Order: sequence, then C-alpha cells, then structure tokens
Amino acid sequence: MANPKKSALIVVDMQEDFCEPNGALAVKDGRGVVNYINELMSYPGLTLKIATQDFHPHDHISFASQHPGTEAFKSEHTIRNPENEGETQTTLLWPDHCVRGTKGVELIPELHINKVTHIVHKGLDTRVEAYSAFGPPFRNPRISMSELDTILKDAGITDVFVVGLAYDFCVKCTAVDAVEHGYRTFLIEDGTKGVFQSGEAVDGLRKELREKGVVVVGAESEELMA
Ligand code: VGL
Ligand code: ZN
Repeated sequence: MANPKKSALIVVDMQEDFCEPNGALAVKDGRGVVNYINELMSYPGLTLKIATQDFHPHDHISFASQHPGTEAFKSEHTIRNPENEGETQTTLLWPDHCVRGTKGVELIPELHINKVTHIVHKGLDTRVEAYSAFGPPFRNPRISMSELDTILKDAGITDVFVVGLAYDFCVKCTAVDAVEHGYRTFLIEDGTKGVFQSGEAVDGLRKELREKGVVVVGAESEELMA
C-alpha cells in the first residue's frame, strides 16, 4: 500500500540578521514574506511546521572577518571536509551574522512561533558551511548533520514545502537536499526573497532548482498542501 501523503512546511532562517533594517546580511524585503508564511502555517494539511535558525559560533568559517584580505559578498573560500581532505566545498564569504547570543540570531517576532512544531539549528560547526537545513554538503563522510531528516522521517513526511530566507542560498540548498533525501519538494516563491534579486539571477535559480527536481510554485498552488 502506498504511503499516505503527509506534508511539512520548512520555514528557513526568518532571523533578524537576514531582515531589514538592522540585519548584518539583510535581504531586501525579506521581512515582508513573513505575513504570507504565517498564513501558510495555518493550513490544516500540514503535519509539521519547522522553523530553522542559522546558528553560528563567533568565528565561523563563512565569515570574511576570519580570512584576512577577503571581502564579504565577493570573495570565495574553499572549505575542506574536516574528515576527508579530498572533499571540498567552495562558498561565498559573508559579514559576521547569526552569531549565537546576539540579537541578529533571533527569529523575527512577527513570525507566529506558536504555530511552529520544531526549531532546527544549523551552522553550528565552526569548520564548515551549512546552507542546507539538513546540514553541510559533505557526503563522504557526512559531518555535523542536523536533526531535520530524522524529524521528517519519524513523522512519516512525504512532501515538503520550503519558504524563508534567503532564496538563493539556504532556501535553495534546503530544497535541493530535500529532493535528495527522498521528499517530494515544493519551493513557494511568494514566501521567499534572495540575496541577489535581479531577473537574471532568479531565472537561473529557478532553472537550476527545476533541473534538480524541485517543484517551484507560487501562491496560486496552495491546494498542493491540502
Ligand atoms: C544564509 C548566507 C549565509 C541563508 C545563511 O540563510 O540563506 N545565507 N548564511
Ligand atoms: Zn550563515
């Protein structure tokens, strides 16, 4: 017998540091998607509503401040899997953001936290970047994975809907990873905004996501959650 459909909403990184006016890595109009996300969280068809939180130590490897001579938003850095020197990840460097214990790490107060069933932290390991809420991209061996996959599997989730910030980094990587972990994956564009927002950037992003098996949809597709 086929598994019954069970859906989860994954609300990625709706945190002060990704929002105007004071965020260290503020995404233009990022705070504005929260109203739509709050609406989505009221849908009766959702078994789980998970909020993720980028949760870095003060000396995280993704901070330009840790690499003299580099520039946030511009310089790239190659990160090695600490347990397999041969496996690397190239990432953009960022301003210090979402540091544990600071204002910037907090979920924005507009998010209806009372509707959230789980909070998943990511980016805790100083040594590696983890855009995806499932954990760092390293596969051999996997290191510092989050509890997200276990939470979804334990609840029998088959379908996931991804929204939040930022479209082109953590939302994208979480959606692509969700496909890889075996979930039917929808990214709802009305619930997300990117760091890079040009038409060209968004077109490229959509194409890449679709090639990787993510169903990119808009608000008109809400019946998918039923
Ligand atoms: C993110 C850059 C660095 C995100 C997190 O949430 O999209 N982007 N850390
Ligand atoms: Zn981060």
